[in-house]
Amino acid sequence: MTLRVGIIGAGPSGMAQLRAFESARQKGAEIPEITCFEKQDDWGGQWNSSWRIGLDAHGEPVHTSMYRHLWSNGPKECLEFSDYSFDEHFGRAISSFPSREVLFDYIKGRVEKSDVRKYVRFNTVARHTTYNEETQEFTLTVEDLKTNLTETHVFDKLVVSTGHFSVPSVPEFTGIKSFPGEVLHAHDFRGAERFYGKKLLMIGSSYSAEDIGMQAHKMGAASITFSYRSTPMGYEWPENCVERPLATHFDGRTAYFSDGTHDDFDAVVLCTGYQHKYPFLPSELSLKSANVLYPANLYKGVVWQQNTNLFYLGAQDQYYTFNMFDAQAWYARDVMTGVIALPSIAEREANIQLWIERLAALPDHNAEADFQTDYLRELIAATDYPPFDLDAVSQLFKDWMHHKETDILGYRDMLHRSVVTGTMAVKHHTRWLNAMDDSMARYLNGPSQEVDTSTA
Ligand code: FAD
Ligand code: NA7
Repeated sequence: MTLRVGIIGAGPSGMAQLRAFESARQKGAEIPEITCFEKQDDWGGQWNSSWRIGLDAHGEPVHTSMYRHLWSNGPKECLEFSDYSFDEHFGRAISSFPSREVLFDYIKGRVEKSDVRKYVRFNTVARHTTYNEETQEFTLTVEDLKTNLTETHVFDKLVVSTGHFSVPSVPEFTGIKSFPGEVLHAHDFRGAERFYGKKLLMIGSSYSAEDIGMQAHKMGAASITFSYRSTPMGYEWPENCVERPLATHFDGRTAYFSDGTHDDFDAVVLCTGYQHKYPFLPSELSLKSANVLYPANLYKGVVWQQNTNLFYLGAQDQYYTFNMFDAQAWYARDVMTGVIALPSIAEREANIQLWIERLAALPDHNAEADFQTDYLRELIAATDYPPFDLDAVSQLFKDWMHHKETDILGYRDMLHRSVVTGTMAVKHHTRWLNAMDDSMARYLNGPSQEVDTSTA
């Protein structure tokens, strides 16, 4: 009987899994029967942005955490697919830090060229999973959100690619419920325009705090205070920004910090990260992890230890993104189809522990980039995913981090070279700080398109 593969989620990871099978099919392999379930009406995951917050039109939690004016926060050269370059997609060189819509177009471009959309059931949410040890089959219950009808599907292999930056972690702070201004989590942030002239408090010291803070600066916030739990970000911030240790409590619109200082604020943005949440899985199959570079219990970061018919893609914290999801999807594909034989559970556990020990000893962000590079190296070596110069990408990450240290408002104006095509990025027509239109049309065609010639 043909192998039956279920994929939950058609974001970049799920799309990578579809592409991995398609690539094998194009090379003459027989591929399994594939069904992918996606609760939204389009693929792209986080990149398929929405103005909505809270619940979507079907009453499901809104998935995306992305927002207006979101520009790539790392060089596009670090995430480029090695089998589908930016040059191939856009037909010319572009800048290193495109806006969301541009990257969304790029990831769609690759799968649209192959006939894989037919595998995806859109507007269909995974609700419940059981696994039968005897038959070694998963029974997945899904709901068609348009008809509200539930159905069950039986699979031999199940791929979980639902992402882990969608369900917010929201800590409690004494007095915050009486804060008279706006309090929101980064997941519900959709644009910083309304923070013009406001005093903002950002809690958290990672990507979301940094980017939403700089968005607010760009849109004219009066001041931005970053409150960190462990370590300050330490960038050379614009003059209206300051870092404080953790907020201890609130009294009215005043926030008090653990260094004894306090200040008044108009709005609070909780940039306190996200939870791994898989409500459609029983607890014994559900990954429990913080946002780390090597979650426990996944061999090669992909294969569930106690049930090797279950796969997770994109479950780790991410330096690499699209190309890492590819490397994982190619690996998962080859395990599913028996091209790769897995070692014993004890050997797998020993391998996982090696990575986790190495992770615990990493001294800095540069070492983290090398760590994830080595992880990709191992995965790519195991499959026919087109190899690329991983050391060069690791260096790109280091250059990028250095640029951020020297110019947090200007790093997106820097140029990097593709390791896939050798193409050097071109300078964008507008500096990031001045770019107030993030549409793909403006990105590709430049400010000259704005000129109204109708009266000329
Ligand atoms: P997701 O993109 O989260 O996709 C998961 C998919 O699963 C979604 O389509 C969702 O609808 C679907 N799904 C979820 N639950 C169910 C269910 N029960 N049933 C059916 N379908 C379901 N990466 C970069 O490379 N560059 C960036 O600049 C960048 N910026 C980011 C900014 C923000 C604010 C966030 C949150 C992330 C950012 N990322 C960035 C990382 C981003 O998460 C990855 O690029 C990528 O989207 C992860 O892909 P994924 O497929 O693993 O998960
Ligand atoms: P991250 O990278 O997981 O960071 C979460 C941040 O939130 C981090 O600084 C945490 O501090 C902080 N945090 C978590 N819990 C608390 C509490 N209780 N109090 C104070 N601070 C807390 O999430 P991001 O949203 O920044 O980034 C996720 C993705 O979105 C990423 O891929 C980006 O590309 C966009 P810690 O350092 O752990 O002390």
